[in-house]
Amino acid sequence: MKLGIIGLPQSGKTTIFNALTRGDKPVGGGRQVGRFEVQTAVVPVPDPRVDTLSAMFKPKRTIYAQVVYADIAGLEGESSATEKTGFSGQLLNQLTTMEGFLHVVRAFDNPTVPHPSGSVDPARDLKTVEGELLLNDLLAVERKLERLNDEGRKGIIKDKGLHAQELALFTKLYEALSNDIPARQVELSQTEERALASYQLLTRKPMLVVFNVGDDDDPARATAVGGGAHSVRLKGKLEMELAQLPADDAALFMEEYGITELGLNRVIQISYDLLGLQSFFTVGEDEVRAWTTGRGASAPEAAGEIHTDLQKGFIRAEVVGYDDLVGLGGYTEVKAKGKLRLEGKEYVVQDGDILNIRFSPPGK
Ligand SMILES: Nc1nc2c(ncn2[C@@H]2O[C@H](COP(=O)(O)OP(=O)(O)O)[C@@H](O)[C@H]2O)c(=O)[nH]1
Ligand SMILES: [Mg+2]
Repeated sequence: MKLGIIGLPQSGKTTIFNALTRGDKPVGGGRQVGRFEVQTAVVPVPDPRVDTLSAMFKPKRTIYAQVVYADIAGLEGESSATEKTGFSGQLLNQLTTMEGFLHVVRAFDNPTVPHPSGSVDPARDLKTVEGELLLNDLLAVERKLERLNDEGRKGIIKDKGLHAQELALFTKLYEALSNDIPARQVELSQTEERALASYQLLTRKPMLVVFNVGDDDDPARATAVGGGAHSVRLKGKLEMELAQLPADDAALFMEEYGITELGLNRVIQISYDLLGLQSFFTVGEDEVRAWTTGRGASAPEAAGEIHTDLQKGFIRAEVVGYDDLVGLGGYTEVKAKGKLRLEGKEYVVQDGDILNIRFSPPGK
């Protein structure tokens, strides 16, 4: 899972990137505002179930699921929005490779960091960035429509059915986008969804709006977000400082301030939900490992996450639920109680399933 951290300059993107990745990249001034720049970091997804399984099996290796965060600087706000040319190719390329976005919106007061627009106004900033994403999608959809119309005029349509289908799809998207409606809010059939997949429209991607609030934020306060996005409030600076402390000190600090959960864990969990993801596990003496798959994935699809050979040669999956395995204490007990199931190709993997894939190796 690859998530892009986007937002206006000085909104706290790098601060939150540091919080999520326990990094110490320089924040604030120094670098040119609005310059294109990307930093990425791979973060293990904290999961107490993995810790429990690891304590049970005492494997040589314990591997958590992973999420990649990319701190993407280069959205410029008002200056670029007025040009109406869209993002630079470089920036757009980066954005399109992301599976979803964390959109950081400044909601903290800090007199030493003047807001480029003169005041702190989360609702305005939210709209500015949404507007930039919408504009880029609109330009992409316009180009596609032009091409389709050109083909029609010149009579060079190869597949009439397909042409008509695309024309309808992109006209529908054009209408939504030009009315400031993000593509993620447009209802599409499965066929349309597939046809659109290669276009990677930015406003079709899931987005979590992260309001970067000050240390004294009142959690009851909220700013409405529309457009099918979700939101959280995060004390960016505090979270970064916590993430940079040694674990013992951080625990003390959290107790003192009544913080029960790190924002890092919360943001990862919400991102998982937003992207429709879940975890399954493989266990053994060598390795206990968490894997990520889409909700609704079949057993062979889950097997494919481990290795394509396991998907191609899939025979059956031995499945036990996490609660059954941990509750009963081990595979011997699980088998004795008849809780180890043999599932076939149609089985839909559930969050927390522990899988053992039976497969025929290639060439046999
Ligand atoms: N008080 C306060 N200052 C913050 C917070 N988040 C970021 N800042 C400050 O705002 C400036 C810009 O932050 P930075 O993370 O570099 O923003 P970016 O340009 O979006 O990457 C820095 O001086 C930060 O110290 C916050 O939650 N509270
Ligand atoms: Mg930055």
